[in-house]
Amino acid sequence: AVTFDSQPLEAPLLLGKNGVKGDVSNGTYDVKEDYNGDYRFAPIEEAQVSRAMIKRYFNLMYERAISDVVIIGAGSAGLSCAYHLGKTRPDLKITIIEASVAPGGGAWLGGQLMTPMVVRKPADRFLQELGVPFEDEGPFVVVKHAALFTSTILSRVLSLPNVALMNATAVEDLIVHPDVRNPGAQRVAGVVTNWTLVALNHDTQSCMDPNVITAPVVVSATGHDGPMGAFSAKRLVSMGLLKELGNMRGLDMNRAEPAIVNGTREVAPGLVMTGMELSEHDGSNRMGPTFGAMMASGIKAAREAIRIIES
Ligand code: AHZ
Repeated sequence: AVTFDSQPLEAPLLLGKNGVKGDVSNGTYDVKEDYNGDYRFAPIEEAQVSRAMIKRYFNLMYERAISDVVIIGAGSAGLSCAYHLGKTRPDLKITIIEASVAPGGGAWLGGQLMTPMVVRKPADRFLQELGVPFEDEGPFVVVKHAALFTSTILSRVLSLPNVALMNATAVEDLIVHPDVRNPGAQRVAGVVTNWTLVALNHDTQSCMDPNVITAPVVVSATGHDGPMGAFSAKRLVSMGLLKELGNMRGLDMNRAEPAIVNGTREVAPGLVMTGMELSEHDGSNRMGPTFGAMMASGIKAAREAIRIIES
Protein backbone atom coordinates (compact mmCIF):
# COMPACT_ATOMS: atom_id res chain seq x y z
CA ALA A 1 0.00 0.00 0.00
CA VAL A 2 1.11 3.55 -0.66
CA THR A 3 1.17 6.11 2.15
CA PHE A 4 0.91 9.75 1.17
CA ASP A 5 2.16 11.42 4.34
CA SER A 6 3.17 10.63 7.89
CA GLN A 7 -0.36 10.79 9.33
CA PRO A 8 -2.21 7.47 9.55
CA LEU A 9 -4.88 7.69 6.88
CA GLU A 10 -7.75 6.43 9.02
CA ALA A 11 -7.05 8.63 12.05
CA PRO A 12 -9.89 10.90 13.16
CA LEU A 13 -8.57 14.45 12.93
CA LEU A 14 -10.73 16.86 14.91
CA LEU A 15 -13.38 14.78 16.65
CA GLY A 16 -14.98 16.49 19.59
CA LYS A 17 -15.13 19.86 17.87
CA ASN A 18 -18.09 21.36 16.02
CA GLY A 19 -20.64 19.74 18.31
CA VAL A 20 -19.66 16.18 17.33
CA LYS A 21 -20.25 13.87 20.26
CA GLY A 22 -18.33 10.66 20.76
CA ASP A 23 -14.89 9.31 20.06
CA VAL A 24 -14.26 7.22 16.96
CA SER A 25 -10.87 6.05 18.22
CA ASN A 26 -12.40 4.08 21.13
CA GLY A 27 -15.81 3.39 19.57
CA THR A 28 -17.81 5.47 22.12
CA TYR A 29 -20.15 7.14 19.65
CA ASP A 30 -23.75 6.20 19.17
CA VAL A 31 -25.67 5.55 15.99
CA LYS A 32 -29.40 5.10 15.67
CA GLU A 33 -31.64 4.13 12.76
CA ASP A 34 -34.75 5.95 13.90
CA TYR A 35 -37.16 7.35 11.31
CA ASN A 36 -39.29 9.09 13.96
CA GLY A 37 -37.02 12.09 14.32
CA ASP A 38 -33.91 10.75 16.09
CA TYR A 39 -31.78 9.26 13.28
CA ARG A 40 -28.12 9.57 14.35
CA PHE A 41 -25.06 9.03 12.15
CA ALA A 42 -21.61 7.98 13.32
CA PRO A 43 -19.43 11.10 13.55
CA ILE A 44 -17.09 11.97 10.70
CA GLU A 45 -14.53 14.61 9.85
CA GLU A 46 -14.85 16.13 6.39
CA ALA A 47 -11.21 15.35 5.58
CA GLN A 48 -11.82 11.67 6.30
CA VAL A 49 -14.29 11.57 3.41
CA SER A 50 -11.72 13.07 1.03
CA ARG A 51 -9.04 10.69 2.23
CA ALA A 52 -11.31 7.67 1.98
CA MET A 53 -11.78 8.41 -1.73
CA ILE A 54 -8.33 9.72 -2.59
CA LYS A 55 -6.33 6.89 -1.12
CA ARG A 56 -8.46 4.25 -2.83
CA TYR A 57 -8.59 5.99 -6.20
CA PHE A 58 -4.90 6.85 -6.37
CA ASN A 59 -3.85 3.47 -4.98
CA LEU A 60 -5.94 2.00 -7.80
CA MET A 61 -4.24 4.20 -10.40
CA TYR A 62 -0.86 3.24 -8.94
CA GLU A 63 -1.65 -0.46 -8.94
CA ARG A 64 -3.42 -0.51 -12.33
CA ALA A 65 -0.64 1.39 -14.15
CA ILE A 66 0.50 -2.17 -14.80
CA SER A 67 -2.56 -4.24 -15.78
CA ASP A 68 -2.96 -7.61 -17.47
CA VAL A 69 -5.84 -6.56 -19.71
CA VAL A 70 -7.20 -3.08 -20.45
CA ILE A 71 -10.71 -2.90 -21.92
CA ILE A 72 -11.52 0.38 -23.68
CA GLY A 73 -15.23 1.15 -23.45
CA ALA A 74 -17.89 -0.12 -21.02
CA GLY A 75 -20.74 -0.68 -23.49
CA SER A 76 -22.51 -4.03 -23.87
CA ALA A 77 -19.51 -5.63 -25.65
CA GLY A 78 -16.85 -4.30 -23.26
CA LEU A 79 -18.87 -5.26 -20.17
CA SER A 80 -19.60 -8.76 -21.53
CA CYS A 81 -15.87 -9.19 -22.13
CA ALA A 82 -15.02 -7.93 -18.63
CA TYR A 83 -17.53 -10.27 -17.00
CA HIS A 84 -16.36 -13.41 -18.82
CA LEU A 85 -12.68 -12.58 -18.44
CA GLY A 86 -12.92 -11.53 -14.81
CA LYS A 87 -14.86 -14.63 -13.87
CA THR A 88 -12.78 -17.10 -15.88
CA ARG A 89 -9.41 -15.68 -14.85
CA PRO A 90 -9.60 -14.26 -11.30
CA ASP A 91 -5.79 -14.01 -11.35
CA LEU A 92 -5.77 -11.30 -14.04
CA LYS A 93 -5.88 -7.56 -13.32
CA ILE A 94 -8.55 -6.28 -15.70
CA THR A 95 -8.97 -2.52 -16.02
CA ILE A 96 -11.90 -0.95 -17.89
CA ILE A 97 -11.51 2.63 -19.13
CA GLU A 98 -14.80 4.37 -19.98
CA ALA A 99 -14.91 7.90 -21.40
CA SER A 100 -18.43 8.73 -20.18
CA VAL A 101 -19.46 9.35 -16.60
CA ALA A 102 -22.15 6.69 -17.03
CA PRO A 103 -20.86 3.25 -18.07
CA GLY A 104 -23.15 1.20 -20.32
CA GLY A 105 -22.69 2.82 -23.75
CA GLY A 106 -25.78 2.35 -25.91
CA ALA A 107 -27.27 -0.42 -23.77
CA TRP A 108 -29.52 1.64 -21.51
CA LEU A 109 -32.24 1.52 -24.18
CA GLY A 110 -33.32 -1.04 -26.77
CA GLY A 111 -33.75 1.03 -29.92
CA GLN A 112 -35.16 4.44 -30.88
CA LEU A 113 -35.41 5.49 -27.23
CA MET A 114 -37.59 2.46 -26.46
CA THR A 115 -36.82 0.41 -23.38
CA PRO A 116 -37.20 -3.32 -24.28
CA MET A 117 -33.99 -5.12 -25.35
CA VAL A 118 -34.05 -7.87 -28.01
CA VAL A 119 -31.49 -10.70 -27.83
CA ARG A 120 -31.34 -13.47 -30.46
CA LYS A 121 -30.74 -17.05 -29.41
CA PRO A 122 -28.38 -18.61 -28.40
CA ALA A 123 -27.13 -15.44 -26.64
CA ASP A 124 -30.06 -15.80 -24.19
CA ARG A 125 -27.73 -18.25 -22.37
CA PHE A 126 -25.61 -15.31 -21.30
CA LEU A 127 -28.69 -13.58 -19.86
CA GLN A 128 -29.48 -16.77 -17.93
CA GLU A 129 -25.94 -16.89 -16.59
CA LEU A 130 -26.23 -13.28 -15.40
CA GLY A 131 -29.69 -13.90 -13.94
CA VAL A 132 -31.48 -11.39 -16.19
CA PRO A 133 -35.13 -12.42 -16.74
CA PHE A 134 -36.68 -12.26 -20.21
CA GLU A 135 -39.75 -13.20 -22.24
CA ASP A 136 -39.21 -16.01 -24.75
CA GLU A 137 -40.48 -15.21 -28.25
CA GLY A 138 -39.10 -18.36 -29.92
CA PRO A 139 -35.98 -17.42 -31.93
CA PHE A 140 -35.31 -14.42 -29.72
CA VAL A 141 -35.95 -13.19 -26.20
CA VAL A 142 -36.91 -9.76 -24.85
CA VAL A 143 -35.65 -8.18 -21.62
CA LYS A 144 -38.35 -5.85 -20.30
CA HIS A 145 -35.90 -2.92 -20.01
CA ALA A 146 -32.39 -2.66 -21.43
CA ALA A 147 -31.32 -1.06 -18.14
CA LEU A 148 -32.07 -4.35 -16.38
CA PHE A 149 -29.35 -6.03 -18.47
CA THR A 150 -26.92 -3.14 -18.13
CA SER A 151 -27.36 -2.59 -14.40
CA THR A 152 -27.12 -6.35 -13.73
CA ILE A 153 -23.95 -6.87 -15.74
CA LEU A 154 -22.42 -3.73 -14.23
CA SER A 155 -23.09 -4.99 -10.72
CA ARG A 156 -21.70 -8.45 -11.58
CA VAL A 157 -18.57 -6.94 -13.16
CA LEU A 158 -17.94 -4.49 -10.32
CA SER A 159 -18.38 -7.28 -7.76
CA LEU A 160 -15.42 -9.15 -9.24
CA PRO A 161 -12.38 -8.28 -7.10
CA ASN A 162 -9.96 -8.38 -10.05
CA VAL A 163 -11.91 -5.93 -12.25
CA ALA A 164 -11.55 -2.16 -11.90
CA LEU A 165 -13.57 0.47 -13.75
CA MET A 166 -12.32 4.01 -14.27
CA ASN A 167 -15.08 6.05 -15.82
CA ALA A 168 -14.94 9.71 -16.91
CA THR A 169 -11.53 8.66 -18.28
CA ALA A 170 -10.75 8.56 -22.00
CA VAL A 171 -8.20 6.55 -23.90
CA GLU A 172 -6.37 9.17 -25.95
CA ASP A 173 -3.83 6.93 -27.64
CA LEU A 174 -2.34 3.44 -27.76
CA ILE A 175 1.15 2.49 -26.51
CA VAL A 176 3.04 0.74 -29.31
CA HIS A 177 6.35 -1.10 -28.88
CA PRO A 178 8.54 -3.09 -31.26
CA ASP A 179 7.27 -6.70 -31.25
CA VAL A 180 10.13 -8.75 -29.81
CA ARG A 181 8.68 -11.98 -31.21
CA ASN A 182 8.31 -10.56 -34.69
CA PRO A 183 11.24 -8.30 -35.68
CA GLY A 184 10.17 -5.27 -37.70
CA ALA A 185 6.55 -5.48 -36.48
CA GLN A 186 4.85 -3.38 -33.80
CA ARG A 187 2.76 -4.47 -30.85
CA VAL A 188 0.11 -2.65 -28.81
CA ALA A 189 1.42 -2.58 -25.24
CA GLY A 190 -1.11 -0.46 -23.35
CA VAL A 191 -3.15 2.74 -23.45
CA VAL A 192 -2.64 6.47 -22.95
CA THR A 193 -5.36 7.94 -20.74
CA ASN A 194 -6.64 11.26 -19.52
CA TRP A 195 -9.67 12.39 -17.59
CA THR A 196 -12.34 12.95 -20.26
CA LEU A 197 -12.89 16.57 -19.22
CA VAL A 198 -9.18 17.15 -19.84
CA ALA A 199 -9.26 15.24 -23.14
CA LEU A 200 -12.13 17.48 -24.28
CA ASN A 201 -10.12 20.62 -23.51
CA HIS A 202 -6.81 20.03 -25.25
CA ASP A 203 -7.69 22.83 -27.70
CA THR A 204 -8.37 25.38 -24.97
CA GLN A 205 -5.56 24.68 -22.45
CA SER A 206 -1.90 23.88 -22.92
CA CYS A 207 0.24 21.15 -21.40
CA MET A 208 -2.27 18.68 -20.01
CA ASP A 209 -0.16 15.60 -20.55
CA PRO A 210 -1.76 12.20 -20.35
CA ASN A 211 -1.05 9.14 -18.24
CA VAL A 212 -0.40 5.52 -19.19
CA ILE A 213 -1.50 1.99 -18.35
CA THR A 214 0.62 -0.83 -19.72
CA ALA A 215 -0.88 -4.25 -20.49
CA PRO A 216 0.08 -7.20 -22.70
CA VAL A 217 -3.48 -7.21 -24.09
CA VAL A 218 -5.79 -4.31 -24.91
CA VAL A 219 -9.41 -5.05 -25.84
CA SER A 220 -11.03 -2.25 -27.79
CA ALA A 221 -14.81 -1.98 -27.46
CA THR A 222 -15.45 1.66 -28.35
CA GLY A 223 -18.51 1.16 -30.59
CA HIS A 224 -19.13 2.41 -34.11
CA ASP A 225 -17.94 5.77 -35.36
CA GLY A 226 -19.19 8.82 -33.53
CA PRO A 227 -17.69 11.58 -31.36
CA MET A 228 -15.62 8.99 -29.44
CA GLY A 229 -16.41 5.71 -31.18
CA ALA A 230 -14.18 3.44 -33.31
CA PHE A 231 -11.24 4.95 -31.47
CA SER A 232 -8.68 2.17 -31.92
CA ALA A 233 -9.77 1.30 -35.46
CA LYS A 234 -9.18 4.92 -36.51
CA ARG A 235 -5.89 5.12 -34.61
CA LEU A 236 -4.62 1.92 -36.27
CA VAL A 237 -5.12 3.67 -39.62
CA SER A 238 -3.42 6.93 -38.57
CA MET A 239 -0.49 4.93 -37.12
CA GLY A 240 -0.08 2.91 -40.32
CA LEU A 241 -1.00 -0.43 -38.70
CA LEU A 242 -4.19 -0.70 -40.80
CA LYS A 243 -4.39 0.43 -44.43
CA GLU A 244 -7.91 1.83 -44.30
CA LEU A 245 -11.19 1.53 -42.40
CA GLY A 246 -13.74 -0.89 -43.82
CA ASN A 247 -16.52 1.48 -42.63
CA MET A 248 -19.75 0.18 -41.13
CA ARG A 249 -22.25 -0.99 -43.78
CA GLY A 250 -26.05 -0.66 -43.79
CA LEU A 251 -28.36 -2.62 -41.54
CA ASP A 252 -28.78 -6.37 -42.06
CA MET A 253 -29.47 -8.20 -38.81
CA ASN A 254 -28.91 -11.69 -40.20
CA ARG A 255 -25.52 -10.88 -41.71
CA ALA A 256 -24.35 -8.42 -39.07
CA GLU A 257 -24.56 -10.43 -35.86
CA PRO A 258 -22.57 -13.52 -36.90
CA ALA A 259 -20.03 -11.28 -38.71
CA ILE A 260 -19.28 -9.40 -35.50
CA VAL A 261 -19.04 -12.51 -33.31
CA ASN A 262 -17.04 -14.62 -35.75
CA GLY A 263 -14.82 -11.64 -36.67
CA THR A 264 -13.89 -10.85 -33.06
CA ARG A 265 -10.11 -11.30 -32.98
CA GLU A 266 -6.68 -9.86 -32.40
CA VAL A 267 -6.76 -7.27 -35.20
CA ALA A 268 -3.22 -6.07 -34.51
CA PRO A 269 -0.61 -7.69 -32.24
CA GLY A 270 -1.75 -7.11 -28.66
CA LEU A 271 -5.07 -5.50 -29.69
CA VAL A 272 -8.37 -7.45 -29.64
CA MET A 273 -11.40 -5.71 -31.14
CA THR A 274 -15.00 -6.45 -30.12
CA GLY A 275 -18.54 -5.11 -30.59
CA MET A 276 -19.57 -2.53 -33.16
CA GLU A 277 -16.07 -1.08 -33.48
CA LEU A 278 -15.34 -4.18 -35.56
CA SER A 279 -17.94 -3.16 -38.15
CA GLU A 280 -15.85 -0.01 -38.81
CA HIS A 281 -12.62 -2.01 -38.94
CA ASP A 282 -13.93 -4.80 -41.17
CA GLY A 283 -16.65 -3.06 -43.17
CA SER A 284 -19.46 -5.28 -41.91
CA ASN A 285 -23.15 -4.49 -41.52
CA ARG A 286 -24.83 -2.96 -38.52
CA MET A 287 -27.53 -4.95 -36.76
CA GLY A 288 -29.46 -2.13 -35.10
CA PRO A 289 -31.22 -2.81 -31.80
CA THR A 290 -30.47 -6.47 -31.23
CA PHE A 291 -27.78 -7.17 -28.64
CA GLY A 292 -26.90 -10.88 -28.73
CA ALA A 293 -23.83 -10.25 -30.91
CA MET A 294 -22.44 -7.70 -28.43
CA MET A 295 -22.63 -10.27 -25.62
CA ALA A 296 -21.18 -13.16 -27.67
CA SER A 297 -18.48 -10.92 -29.18
CA GLY A 298 -17.48 -9.79 -25.68
CA ILE A 299 -17.16 -13.42 -24.59
CA LYS A 300 -15.08 -14.22 -27.66
CA ALA A 301 -12.85 -11.20 -27.01
CA ALA A 302 -12.26 -12.50 -23.47
CA ARG A 303 -11.26 -15.88 -24.90
CA GLU A 304 -8.92 -14.18 -27.35
CA ALA A 305 -7.32 -12.18 -24.52
CA ILE A 306 -6.73 -15.41 -22.56
CA ARG A 307 -5.26 -17.08 -25.64
CA ILE A 308 -2.80 -14.22 -26.13
CA ILE A 309 -1.78 -14.19 -22.47
CA GLU A 310 -1.23 -17.94 -22.50
CA SER A 311 0.67 -17.95 -25.82
O1 AHZ B 1 -18.30 6.06 -24.17
C1 AHZ B 1 -18.14 4.99 -25.08
C2 AHZ B 1 -19.15 3.86 -24.84
O2 AHZ B 1 -19.54 3.77 -23.49
C3 AHZ B 1 -16.81 4.25 -24.86
N1 AHZ B 1 -15.66 4.89 -25.53
C4 AHZ B 1 -15.58 5.27 -26.82
N2 AHZ B 1 -14.37 5.80 -27.09
C5 AHZ B 1 -13.66 5.72 -25.94
C6 AHZ B 1 -12.34 6.10 -25.56
N3 AHZ B 1 -11.94 5.90 -24.28
C7 AHZ B 1 -12.80 5.32 -23.38
N4 AHZ B 1 -11.48 6.64 -26.44
C8 AHZ B 1 -14.49 5.14 -24.94
N5 AHZ B 1 -14.06 4.95 -23.69
O3 AHZ B 1 -17.02 2.99 -25.46
C9 AHZ B 1 -18.37 2.59 -25.22
C10 AHZ B 1 -18.90 1.92 -26.48
O4 AHZ B 1 -20.13 1.37 -26.18
P1 AHZ B 1 -21.26 1.18 -27.32
O5 AHZ B 1 -22.49 0.74 -26.64
O6 AHZ B 1 -21.33 2.40 -28.18
O7 AHZ B 1 -20.61 0.01 -28.23
P2 AHZ B 1 -20.81 -1.57 -28.23
O8 AHZ B 1 -20.03 -2.07 -29.40
O9 AHZ B 1 -20.55 -2.15 -26.88
O10 AHZ B 1 -22.36 -1.73 -28.51
C11 AHZ B 1 -22.91 -1.26 -29.70
C12 AHZ B 1 -24.42 -1.34 -29.62
C13 AHZ B 1 -25.04 -1.33 -30.99
S1 AHZ B 1 -24.87 -0.04 -32.04
C14 AHZ B 1 -25.78 -0.84 -33.23
C15 AHZ B 1 -26.06 -0.26 -34.55
O11 AHZ B 1 -25.89 0.98 -34.70
O12 AHZ B 1 -26.44 -1.02 -35.45
N6 AHZ B 1 -26.21 -1.99 -32.80
C16 AHZ B 1 -25.80 -2.30 -31.56
C17 AHZ B 1 -26.17 -3.55 -30.87
